[in-house]
Amino acid sequence: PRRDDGDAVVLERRPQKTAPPQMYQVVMLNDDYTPMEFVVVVIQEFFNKDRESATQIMLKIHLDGRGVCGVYSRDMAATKVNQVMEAAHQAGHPLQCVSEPVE
Ligand code: NFA
Repeated sequence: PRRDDGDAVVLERRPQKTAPPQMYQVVMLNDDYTPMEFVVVVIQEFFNKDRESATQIMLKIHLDGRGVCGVYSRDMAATKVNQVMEAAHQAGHPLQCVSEPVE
């Protein structure tokens, strides 16, 4: 900070040049075998949704073929995908989940 001719404090700043980090959406895909209840529980558990929103997201996936469960940094999105895939595999369900850049 420096003072110019008056008393006002002038705050100088370099031009902003770093864009905000790219965000990634975690998209869950429909299949014919994974039980609806399992999908609802997984969405509640890993995406911190209440039962009502989790149910809405599940139905959207069921009807449209896919649905966004959450939007995260690249690392966190990859972690969510791994958690879902691991839980589905453990339970013997073919549920699939991917992450993709937003926009
Ligand atoms: N389509 C599945 C069924 O009818 C339910 C489902 C919803 C699966 C969302 C995967 C994702 N049992």
